[in-house]
Amino acid sequence: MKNILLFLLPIYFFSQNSNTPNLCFGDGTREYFGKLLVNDSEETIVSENPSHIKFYENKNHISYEEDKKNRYGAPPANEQTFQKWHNAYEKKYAGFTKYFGNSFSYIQIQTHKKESFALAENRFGYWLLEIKNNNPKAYYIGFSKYTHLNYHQDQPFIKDNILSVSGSFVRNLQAVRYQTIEPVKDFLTFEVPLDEIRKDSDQDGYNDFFEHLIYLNPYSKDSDQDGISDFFDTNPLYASESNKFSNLYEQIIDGRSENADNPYNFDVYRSDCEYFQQVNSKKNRVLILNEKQSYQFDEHYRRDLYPTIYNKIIKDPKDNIFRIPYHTISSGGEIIAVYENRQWTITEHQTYII
Ligand SMILES: [Ca+2]
Ligand SMILES: [Ca+2]
Ligand SMILES: [Ca+2]
Repeated sequence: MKNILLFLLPIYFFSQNSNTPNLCFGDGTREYFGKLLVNDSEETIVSENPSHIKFYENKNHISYEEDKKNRYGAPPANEQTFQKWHNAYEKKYAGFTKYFGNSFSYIQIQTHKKESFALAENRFGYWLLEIKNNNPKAYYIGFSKYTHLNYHQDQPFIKDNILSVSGSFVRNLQAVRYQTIEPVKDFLTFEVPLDEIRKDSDQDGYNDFFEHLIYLNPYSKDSDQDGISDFFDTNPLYASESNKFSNLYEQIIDGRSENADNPYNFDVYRSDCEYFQQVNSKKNRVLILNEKQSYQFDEHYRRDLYPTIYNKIIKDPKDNIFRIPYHTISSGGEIIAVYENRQWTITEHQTYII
């Protein structure tokens, strides 16, 4: 049985009017719904483990709580010990940051003669990084959102072409802002064959597990058929078009972050509006999920992927003024967009902070 724990985040959205197929404009009718965060049972959590990942118990590992305590060096944690830990961390992973910049935070490293591996994570989850003959590769491993890998790995994590890591199954009791994680099953070894992790069927630079995660086509180098390969496409799910409203959205989202050069990080948005989906993002990598995909993300992936939502555009009685309510993981408000002389002028009014 699932117990309903709390309301995750109140979200305003506009009611769908079935007579109007256009998914970009609304009349401003507001509806209110709370999203439920459920307290998943151990059984559910264990069954969510993907089939390519084996796990078994090993009491030699440390527990989730023990691992958490030691994350930033041995206690007591203070500024001095943290600085020491940080300096050692930077030195240890310099060979990886040289190639990957700040795309990842690192968990552990293993070096052979001409090959180095690192276990790393970013907002999408856990990755295996590999540098061989100065050629860097990053592979998404595809753990469930209930998996925590220990920062303290007691064994070499690559052995006989198998990734073998220690960790726990955990559940997240609170999702937004302040995460409260509790262990559900400790002392686990997880094993994944390297061949499966490395599999990049279309050879576009993203492994199959990552393409599945972000709704790209693992069998096509160019999922949206716009001539730009997935790995280099700043909006890989949709071909871009330039028109009045796609230009508006471009102006709204461009510059929110500058991650166009980072193929492993995306700003995630939820929108069914085709003008939004057509944006040609210049400064950011964007992943625009439709509503269905976005809910799947919520269900199956990590909570901090909560997308930024721009609601339907409200036309003001004045012809050239448009309003767009928005909601991010931490705040919300309204964009006021004025169209004059073929130019958009945008002002953002933040009305709440979570
Ligand atoms: Ca690929
Ligand atoms: Ca692809
Ligand atoms: Ca493309």
